[in-house]
Amino acid sequence: MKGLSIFVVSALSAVLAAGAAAQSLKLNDLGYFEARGTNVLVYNNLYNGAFYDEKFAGLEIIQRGERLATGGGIRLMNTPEQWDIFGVVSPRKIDRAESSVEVSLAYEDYDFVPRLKVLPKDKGVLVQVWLDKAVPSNLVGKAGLNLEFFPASYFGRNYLVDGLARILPKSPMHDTELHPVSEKIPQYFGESTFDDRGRGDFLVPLPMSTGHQIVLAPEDEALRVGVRSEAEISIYDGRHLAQNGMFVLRSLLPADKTGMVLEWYLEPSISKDWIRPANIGFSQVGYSPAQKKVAVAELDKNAVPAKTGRLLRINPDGSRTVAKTITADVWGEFHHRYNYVRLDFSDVREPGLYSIDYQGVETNAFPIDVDIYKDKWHPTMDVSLVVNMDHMEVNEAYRIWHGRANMDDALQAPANVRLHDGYTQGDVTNTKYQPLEHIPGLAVGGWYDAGDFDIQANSVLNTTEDLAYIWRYFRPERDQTLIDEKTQYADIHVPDGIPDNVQLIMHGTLNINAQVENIGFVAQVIGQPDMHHYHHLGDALTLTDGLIYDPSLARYEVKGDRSGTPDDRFVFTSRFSPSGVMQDIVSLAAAYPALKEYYPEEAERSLKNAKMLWNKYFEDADPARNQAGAGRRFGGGDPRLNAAIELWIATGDDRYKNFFLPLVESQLEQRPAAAPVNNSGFGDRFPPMNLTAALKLYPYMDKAFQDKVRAAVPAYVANITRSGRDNPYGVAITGASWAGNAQVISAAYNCYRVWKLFPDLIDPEYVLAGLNYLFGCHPYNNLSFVTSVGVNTKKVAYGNNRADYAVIPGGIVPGLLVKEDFFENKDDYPFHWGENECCINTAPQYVQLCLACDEIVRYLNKQ
Ligand SMILES: [Ca+2]
Ligand SMILES: [Ca+2]
Ligand SMILES: [Ca+2]
Repeated sequence: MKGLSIFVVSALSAVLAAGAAAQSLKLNDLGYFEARGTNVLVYNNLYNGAFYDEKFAGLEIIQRGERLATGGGIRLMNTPEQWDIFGVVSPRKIDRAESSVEVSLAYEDYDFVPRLKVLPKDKGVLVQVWLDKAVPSNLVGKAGLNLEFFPASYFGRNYLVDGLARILPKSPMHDTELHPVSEKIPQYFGESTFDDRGRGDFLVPLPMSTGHQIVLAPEDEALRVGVRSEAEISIYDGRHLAQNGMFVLRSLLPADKTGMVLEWYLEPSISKDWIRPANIGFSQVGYSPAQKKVAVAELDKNAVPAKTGRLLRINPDGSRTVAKTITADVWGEFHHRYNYVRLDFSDVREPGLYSIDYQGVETNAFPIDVDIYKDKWHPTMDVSLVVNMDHMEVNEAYRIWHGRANMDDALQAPANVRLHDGYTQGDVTNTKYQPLEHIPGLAVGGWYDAGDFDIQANSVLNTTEDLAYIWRYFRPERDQTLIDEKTQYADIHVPDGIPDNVQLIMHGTLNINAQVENIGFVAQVIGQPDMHHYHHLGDALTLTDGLIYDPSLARYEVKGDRSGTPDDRFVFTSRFSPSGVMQDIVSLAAAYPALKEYYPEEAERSLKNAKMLWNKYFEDADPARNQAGAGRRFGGGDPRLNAAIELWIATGDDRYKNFFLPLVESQLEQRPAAAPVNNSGFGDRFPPMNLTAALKLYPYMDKAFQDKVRAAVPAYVANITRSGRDNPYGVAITGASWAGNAQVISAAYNCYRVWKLFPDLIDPEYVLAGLNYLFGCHPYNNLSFVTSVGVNTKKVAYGNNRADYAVIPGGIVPGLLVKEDFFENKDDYPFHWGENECCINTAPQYVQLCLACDEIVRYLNKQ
């Protein structure tokens, strides 16, 4: 469609009248509306139960391959936030005869069950709201039909409202007003995202514009979406309330009406001949000469795959020479939406600068070079793992990333409170502290796990453990960071004479030891006491006042080092279990050998605490005694096994060996037949425990033991290499609500652990495939999923910088979300945690994998 004639206001009644015009959008087999270049989904995606509105549910529009709109449905506020309530969605009712999709959205607390019905009409769809009972009086003026658009998709574009031109703002710049809190629709669990400083009001954004026809980006065919109605439609900017807010189109439902009470004609832009340009996936860090080099082209289903592509060598004068004509190997369709073609140029080994030319697309240039993996972990070790440190001021050149935060850590969480990140405190505290009593000694070490500013047990324990393994297996002596734990100051790119790897391990043990000594164990989370603090964005230094809470003072009153402002973090302690403590032992004991050379006191302290916990909880952690007690990290078996192994490696004390050896040997003899299937998303992270332990022990044990391990390896290899065969990329692509990059990393690293000991039993390309995928050989786009690593990399992703539309270098995003028939990893909207939140415990795993790949290509290049 060219031009805007369809939107001439005088045609409104004609359009809304029942017409015989051909309908462009067809209801497809997957139950959504489809036309060339455009999809309209109706609750194909549902709200996430754990984190509420993740901007991935309701009526949604995918246009030219990009999801532009989401959240379409009946909502109770102008610009809903993540914790605002939504209706419980009924199963979708698909009427093939009418080509309609219908759901009901139940707000049971309000006895309000509107129905949303969508059916094709002309070049768009009708979106109808049906009511069996009139809108309840307390929802009149609140219940409305909303549709949300991702703001960043529309930066630099305009909109028309009843023909008048307006600019879509890059940042919120319109008006809000305060209403008394008595009018507010309560959020889930009675949360409050707005801190009214005790005034008893809440914030309501006012419309940017109101009319009967609003067209977003009429000037841009790929982005143009129009809505018209006999009812008034307003456009709002949700970013007045929350940085992840959306542009919202909204019409209020009328009072005292039943039947079809509201109708929109929604017209996306369809393109009869649109073909998505090929997405040529390849490694943005390039390739080492001897490794396999296979690019994967993702093609529109309407494209006819070219028979050949070309590898171009780029000369110093900018000219291109054809290095190889590549025969395209058609792989076929994967995941409904696209076709795939593989382009193998493995035999090109000459170092230099290259690009791939296929299907009318020339990729950006990339190197072939022997050293491509050598430095790719530096941003993660030098920057990501440092910027995410808690309790530290972190400087880089002229910039202070953040100040020394949470120095008022922390208060004993009272019984029966819940935290906003899925944690709850039950009715026992398991500590000697009174509710809200300050627990001393905790303002040291640890990392923000990502997105928010809490210290999660799994994050701090696993990060410390994996950092210890990096030192054990690779011993990187790199020193490019000053880390001073006495003054709690870190300076990036400043050497201080001590390997950064060791200093980072110590940053973990300082927090773990502090928790063990002051709480008694590592608490499930040290987190924010309320929603206002939980959704904090900005420098963590400003999250609390740094003064210990004193309930005898008035709110905001300060006396000495105490204040009456209840902003101190809570220590959640009710999920303690003796078997859970075994992971505390693993991390502390694994850290000991790395620390003892540089920080002997911290090393001894770590080992002493590990032994103390072992002696104290050994009996109670016996799974025969405590069935609830599966280890935090492994899916089953005796949770004490790994703790015993680490204690033995640290001390050489036979009593630990005498404990674990029969367990490991008996499991080895069972063979890994019970290996978990790794497309569960956990199978890679949790390989069969017997072999994980056996591989770790292998170098220390006698030949009889080693022979038994060797005999078990082929079955293990068959298991860990079986994922990825269903797709052209050769790695497991998983993750419907949290994308699977962490699993890709651990699967590849497990392959390395086997190759390191048994190079004749596994193809090392399985290891390299993991990083190739991460670095850009993946669906949707070909950006490197490791921020700042590679030629073209993610522009937005977040650790503790969620609202900045930026990155912290060296972070690894979760990656590609896999929905019913599409993939997504938005690079202009950082707030999808399942796509763009860089978790801290992925960082050391990625570093390990880089070091492993560097070792492998050095080996391959010598063959
Ligand atoms: Ca968290
Ligand atoms: Ca250093
Ligand atoms: Ca405080």
